[in-house]
Amino acid sequence: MAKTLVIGAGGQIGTELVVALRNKIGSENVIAADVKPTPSDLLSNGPYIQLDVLDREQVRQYIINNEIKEVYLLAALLSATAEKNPDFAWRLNMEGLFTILDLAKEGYLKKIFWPSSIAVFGPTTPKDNTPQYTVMEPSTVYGISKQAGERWCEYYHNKFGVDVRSIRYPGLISYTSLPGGGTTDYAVDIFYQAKKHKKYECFLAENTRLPMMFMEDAIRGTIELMDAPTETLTVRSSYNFSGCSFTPTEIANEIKQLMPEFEITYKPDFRQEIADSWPGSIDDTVARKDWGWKEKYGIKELAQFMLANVDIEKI
Ligand code: AKB
Repeated sequence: MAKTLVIGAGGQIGTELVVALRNKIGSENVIAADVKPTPSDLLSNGPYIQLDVLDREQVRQYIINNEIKEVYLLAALLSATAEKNPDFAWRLNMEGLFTILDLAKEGYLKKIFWPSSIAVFGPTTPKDNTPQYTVMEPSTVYGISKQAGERWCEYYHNKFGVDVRSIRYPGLISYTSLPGGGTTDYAVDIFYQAKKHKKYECFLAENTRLPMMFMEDAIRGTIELMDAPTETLTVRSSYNFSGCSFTPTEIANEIKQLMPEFEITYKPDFRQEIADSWPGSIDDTVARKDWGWKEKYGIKELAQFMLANVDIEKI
């Protein structure tokens, strides 16, 4: 069995992806890698390596010496954190990608997954049902890095035949591991605060509509894209990918149905401007047609699962 490496395995997507991949192809075949020295409990049932994605030689030697054939490159700085540290965000989000794309170009890797985001869109993009192909003028450091990354992925595929696959993730909602540094993080935080304090002060305004998705859907979609036959894939930049779409008020109303005493207040901060530059909903017709994508969770199911499962000891 060819070995798979997940870089950035300690993050919100990485943790659940490693668990799902290990269930699918065996724990010993999925190596979790992160810059942290030791794995979280959830990752401790299989191989783990401390790896700095910015150390090109370390990453190259590990992949070549261990005959890794598939890489999921998840290490990145998200939108809100990236605005505070633009130079580092650009380096982190781009340099690791080139290291991995080059290894695939040289024939060491057979397949790569690299995550993009709805942040590739900007204030001039049509906001509702944003199409796969449209105006893209991202106004955040994170969005610029993701758009540049998409261009490079497509370039390496067209010029060198690199089998790179990508998804434009919306805000991801999960209870297993916490998100860090994103603009959509409120939609996770709200459940912890609801359970702990029965109230939440939201850093986005009440009617800010953003595309969102329950993590189980996101992980399933990612694995389905990676399993899809090459010839069915028509997009080598990154696929639009939609779950559901809601505003802070709408998710608060779902929580209130389950917890009538819950109260939400609004105090928008610098993240409001980022959110205002992003689409409210996404048209993912191409993903549905090319690899059969279909979400399972809507806002109601997502709210029920989150409230039932968030563990307030984690915050
Ligand atoms: C963020 O908010 O930065 C991320 C994203 C939408 O890519 N969750």
